[in-house]
Amino acid sequence: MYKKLLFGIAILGLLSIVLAACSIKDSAAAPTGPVVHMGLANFIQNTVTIKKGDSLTLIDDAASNHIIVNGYWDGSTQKPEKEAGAPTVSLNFTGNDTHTTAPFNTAGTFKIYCTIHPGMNLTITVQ
Ligand SMILES: [Cu+2]
Repeated sequence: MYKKLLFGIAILGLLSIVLAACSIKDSAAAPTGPVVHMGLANFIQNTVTIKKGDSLTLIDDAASNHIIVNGYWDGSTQKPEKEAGAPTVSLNFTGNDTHTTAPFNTAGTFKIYCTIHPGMNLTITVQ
């Protein structure tokens, strides 16, 4: 009788530990703000609209390096530049990883690009 009760309590304890571990993992894996994915040599979308105060999470879905900074590609020429009100973006991806920018606190249009892959531009509209 007591053995059955103890066994039941032990199972309940184990279950709650497993469930707690799962919920912690889920909350860490899912960014709450806007997200843009990256492939081998491109942003999956060229533009994204976010709200003032949002940070932008970039997810590298490929086994590919990306170095993402302020500015843009003009043809095959890099144009590093930071618009007034833009946060400094300098993110190093080594493949299948995720990084988040500082918040965009000013409304406007901002550009970031990858220094490795010509034409890999992303325009961020903050409203
Ligand atoms: Cu890249």
